[in-house]
Amino acid sequence: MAESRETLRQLIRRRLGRHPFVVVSNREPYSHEYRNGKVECIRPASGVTVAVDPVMQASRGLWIAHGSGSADQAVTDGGFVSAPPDRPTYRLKRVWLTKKQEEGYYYGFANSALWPLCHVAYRRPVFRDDHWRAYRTVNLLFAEKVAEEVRDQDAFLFIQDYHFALLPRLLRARCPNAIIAHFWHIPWPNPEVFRICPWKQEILDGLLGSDILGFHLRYHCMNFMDTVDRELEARPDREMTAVVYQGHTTKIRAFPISIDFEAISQRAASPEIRKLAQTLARKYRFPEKVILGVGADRLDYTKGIPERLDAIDAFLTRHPAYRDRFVFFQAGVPSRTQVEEYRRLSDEVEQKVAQINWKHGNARWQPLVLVQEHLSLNTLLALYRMARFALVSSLHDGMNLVAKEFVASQVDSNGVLLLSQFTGASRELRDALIINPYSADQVAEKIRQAIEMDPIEVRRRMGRMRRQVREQNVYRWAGSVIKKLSKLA
Ligand code: GDG
Repeated sequence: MAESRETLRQLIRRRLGRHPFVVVSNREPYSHEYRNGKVECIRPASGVTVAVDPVMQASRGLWIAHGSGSADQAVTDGGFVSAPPDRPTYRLKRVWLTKKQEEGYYYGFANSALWPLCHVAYRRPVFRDDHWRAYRTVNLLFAEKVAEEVRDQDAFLFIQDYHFALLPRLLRARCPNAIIAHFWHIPWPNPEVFRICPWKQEILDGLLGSDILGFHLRYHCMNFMDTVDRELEARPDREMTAVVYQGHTTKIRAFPISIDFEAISQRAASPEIRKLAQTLARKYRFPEKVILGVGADRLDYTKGIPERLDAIDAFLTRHPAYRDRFVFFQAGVPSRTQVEEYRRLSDEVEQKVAQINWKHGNARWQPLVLVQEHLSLNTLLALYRMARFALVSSLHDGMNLVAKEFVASQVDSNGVLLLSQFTGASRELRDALIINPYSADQVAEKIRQAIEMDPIEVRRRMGRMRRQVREQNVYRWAGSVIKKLSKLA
């Protein structure tokens, strides 16, 4: 039987009992924004919060995150709000950062140094002392905010991602009875890549304050162990996949993350989504009997969006017979727009779309639709349901949840997933058409293959992937982490 929210709830009750369960992340699962003079509650487009929110709903614990929404302070009561807004099951504690802190810690060290350092996407990391200082300050601030809630209780602390590499060590000193897990949602590079970081030892030291350190793939665990071996006076134990450092053992484990398959699948099957699909087809003037491809990502250079557009250009050049019926819809939600690299990407994508539409389009038809805004989950699901294929072309990705969401939305099993070999998801979803995004011509051929694939073969492949994602859902991911944590109690 597949794990569900209910089985996870029971597991948490059995294994963690009444001990507090606290999640820490940079991004909050729900943010409040002023829009047209009103306060709206938004679910940010972030793989981390999308995955952890259902787990939190099952655990009924406390989530501590940066309060980044423009109306967050206005709706917060003593620093806390209940979440989710429509069916509250847990508490969210918001931590306020100054603009300067956010600039140095989030846009600076986290996203201009660690993000490019950990993704092999050929972008040079930017290392600046002031960014590093802000990163340390904010990690320290979060440590204090967590400690205020936990003190010396027997709590389980579950820290998320590369924004908080220093937090495990800081919390070990402040919450002596807590068991600490840290999950690194992005790849861990090999030691050759990591060694250029000026604060590599501090980062490793911080992470090794955890009892458990999780990655999506065993490959990332091995890279981490090799890095420790190279950089610290520590003892990596490859058989046990653990590191002994300053007398403390950190277990290094792979926990491939996933999605709430049933929730997405059920929502995608609803009549509301079918109706919305018709509305969208009219709104975006899709041709009759459209052959629709979809891409949905944060606008991030690791997602390979310009590469994807080049492949579509190559496809239309090689296969002009598909003109007039083929449309590719790219949803690109703006992300990290304070970082110059991201602004450049947004311009590049816009220009490429205009060029390709000019080159191949005509008065009645344009092959590309680009929407650079945050779309509702329903809109994404309606597009997925209409799509003949989804194109996930990351140059490097921890897991990539969009690929799994597309699979969950294929309730009639009639779509094809094209998936980059450089995503964690490609290790699991072997029935996808695996692509190398660095070769536009190869991807163009895979697009043709996807469109021309025999419908029986399409159903067979998608059916297998659906069974797989249903089984390996986010509750199983959280369950494996919690089982490991509770063994240490
Ligand atoms: C990091 C790692 C790892 C996207 N656009 C919209 C929207 N989204 C949602 C998607 C999906 C999520 O955002 C993106 O998740 P990914 O996993 O694809 O990517 P990252 O945000 O880079 O996540 C990644 C993940 O953490 C989890 O560990 O897999 O490797 O980089 O859920 O659907 N959602 C809405 N509107 C949009 O326009 N509502």
